[in-house]
Amino acid sequence: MRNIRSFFKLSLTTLLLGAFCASCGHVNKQVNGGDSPARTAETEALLKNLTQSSARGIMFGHHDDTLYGIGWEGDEGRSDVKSVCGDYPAVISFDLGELEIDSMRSLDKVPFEKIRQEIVNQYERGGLASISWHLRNPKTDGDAWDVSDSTVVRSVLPEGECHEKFCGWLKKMADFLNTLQTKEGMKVPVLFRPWHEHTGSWFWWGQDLCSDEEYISLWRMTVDSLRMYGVDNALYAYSSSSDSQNASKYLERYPGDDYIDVVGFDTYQFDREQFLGGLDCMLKIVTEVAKEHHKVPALTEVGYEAIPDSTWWTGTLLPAIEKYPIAYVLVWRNAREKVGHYYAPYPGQASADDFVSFYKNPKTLFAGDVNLYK
Ligand code: BMA
Repeated sequence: MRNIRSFFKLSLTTLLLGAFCASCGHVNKQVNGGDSPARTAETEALLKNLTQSSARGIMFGHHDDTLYGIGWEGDEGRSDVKSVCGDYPAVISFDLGELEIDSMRSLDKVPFEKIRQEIVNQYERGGLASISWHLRNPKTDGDAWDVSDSTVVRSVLPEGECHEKFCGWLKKMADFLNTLQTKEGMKVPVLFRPWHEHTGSWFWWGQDLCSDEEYISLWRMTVDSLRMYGVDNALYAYSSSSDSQNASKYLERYPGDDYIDVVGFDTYQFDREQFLGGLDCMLKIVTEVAKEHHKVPALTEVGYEAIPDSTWWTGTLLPAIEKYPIAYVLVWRNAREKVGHYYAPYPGQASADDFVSFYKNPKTLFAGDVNLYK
C-alpha cells in the first residue's frame, strides 16, 4: 500500500516537474536529483560551518534586528540586542514580502535597498542572514494570510492559471539574491526559508490549502527556478509549525535532501507548560531528522511576545534548548509600529538583565563569536 502511494507521489511530482521544465524559464537540464547544486565557495563554507557550529554553541538570532527597534528606525549600526548586551545577533533574518509586486518597501515598510545593505553588513560581521517571504497571494491579490481560496498552490504550478505570473515572482527573487554583493563583488550567501509554517493553515501554502504533492512541487519549482536563474549563494530551510507528532509526520511534505539544507520549526510561548512540552517534542524530531538526513537543525522562530517573564532567557528558553545540537535559535521582530509586538529585549525592558546572562553563557553565540565563511 505504502509503495503504491509513494510511486504515485513520485510520478505526479515527476509529471509536474516535467511540465515545469517545459514552461518556467526554459529549464532544460535535469532538475530532480543528479549533480549536486552549484554553490559559491563561501556558500559551501557557510554550510560546513553551520553543520559544525552546534559543537561550539547555539547562535542567537533576531528578525529585522538592525532595521528598527523599540523607539527607533533606520539608525546606522543600531540594534536593540546590541544596545542590551554589546553584540549583534549571530543570525539576522529579513523578510522580502512584496518584492514580488515591485514595491520599493517590504510588507513591514522597510526599503528593500536598506534590507540589501543590512544583509551585506551581517555577512561582513561573519554572521548569517536568513530570508523569509511573506509574499502576496498570487491568485486573489490578497496578502500571505489570505486563505479564502484553496487552489492557489495548484494555480502556480505548471498548467495553472497563475503559473506565468508566479514564475515572474521567482525571477524577481532570483534577481534580488543574485545581486546581494559586497563592494568587491563577492556574492553574499544567505539562508532562504520560504513556505514556512506549512503545517498550519494560516498562509495560502498551508496544510489545508494544498495537497502533499502540490506543496512539494511548489518547493521544488522554487529551488529549481532559483538555481536555473544562477542563484548559487543560497541554502534552503524547511520549517514547519510546531504540530508534528513524529519524524514521519514532519517529513510528510519534505521536498527532498537535494532541496533542503536546514530543518527547523517555529513555535511561540503562550502557556508555558504547553510551550515547553511542544518545544521539546519538536526539538527531538528535528534533531533526529537532521541526523538521519545530514541536515542542519535549527529553531527557526521562537518567542514570547513582550517577554513579560523577567527570567525567560535563562529560566525557560536556554534550559529547553541547550541539550539539543541546534545551530541557531531566532526570535521574531521588535516592531516599532505595533505596540507590545516585540520578542527581544531593549534597554530597560523587564528581561534585559537576564538577556545579558543569556549572552554571557558560554553556550550562546553572538556575531562576535562566529565567522561562518572561513
Ligand atoms: C508577523 C507579524 C506581522 C509581520 C509579519 C511579517 O509575525 O510580525 O506584523 O508583518 O510577521 O514580518
